Amino acid sequence: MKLYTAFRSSAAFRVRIALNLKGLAYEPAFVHLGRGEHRKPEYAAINPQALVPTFEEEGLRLVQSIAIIEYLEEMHPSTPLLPGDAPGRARVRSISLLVACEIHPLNNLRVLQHLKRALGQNDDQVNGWYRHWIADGFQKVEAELARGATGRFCHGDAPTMADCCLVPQVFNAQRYRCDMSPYPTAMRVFAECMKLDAFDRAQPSRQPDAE
Ligand SMILES: N[C@@H](CCC(=O)N[C@@H](CS)C(=O)NCC(=O)O)C(=O)O
Repeated sequence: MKLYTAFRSSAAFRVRIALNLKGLAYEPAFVHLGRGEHRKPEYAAINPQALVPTFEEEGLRLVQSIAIIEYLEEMHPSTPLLPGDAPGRARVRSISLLVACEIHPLNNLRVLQHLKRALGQNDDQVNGWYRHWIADGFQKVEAELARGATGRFCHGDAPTMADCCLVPQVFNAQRYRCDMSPYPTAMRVFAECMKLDAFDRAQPSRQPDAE
């Protein structure tokens, strides 16, 4: 298994956590987002979406972190990342997509670069944008976690795909010094996750390409 990854990529971070939780070894291939390597023709040939991560296994190539995690779940069902019941699976997918579709895209590298380069926003304005959408998104995450089957983790007492999505988004928010105090349930779950080696080993500062 090979994972095209970047230490700060939260989408790649989701997949790194899932691989670690499932005990699957992988070979990392580093893509430098800051230098725009993901937009170079060599990488476009691998992932025409010009996004990290890309997953490879025996001639198969997959993009989009949620699809990759779902694939890993189907191929390696031991240490499940989705619950055994359909309503539970729907809840875990819903929390995962809340992070992956509602929060993350608004604060992605190309969006922030567009705000700066094309729309002429300064650092304070870009940081304000970032924090606005983190606050908007995490209010929703907190409301979801404050009801339903939240346990030690986002859903029950074992980590799921929802935790794989939540933790990297908290790292991003902390990097931009967002106030996370209004989200006590999310931060309690985050702290629980970070006690686990699978999450700790996947974090940006522990990656070989960390700067
Ligand atoms: N929805 C995609 C998002 C992938 C994505 O946006 N990756 C970021 C890094 S976290 C990236 O490659 N950004 C490059 C850019 O915005 O130009 C997924 O879940 O895999």
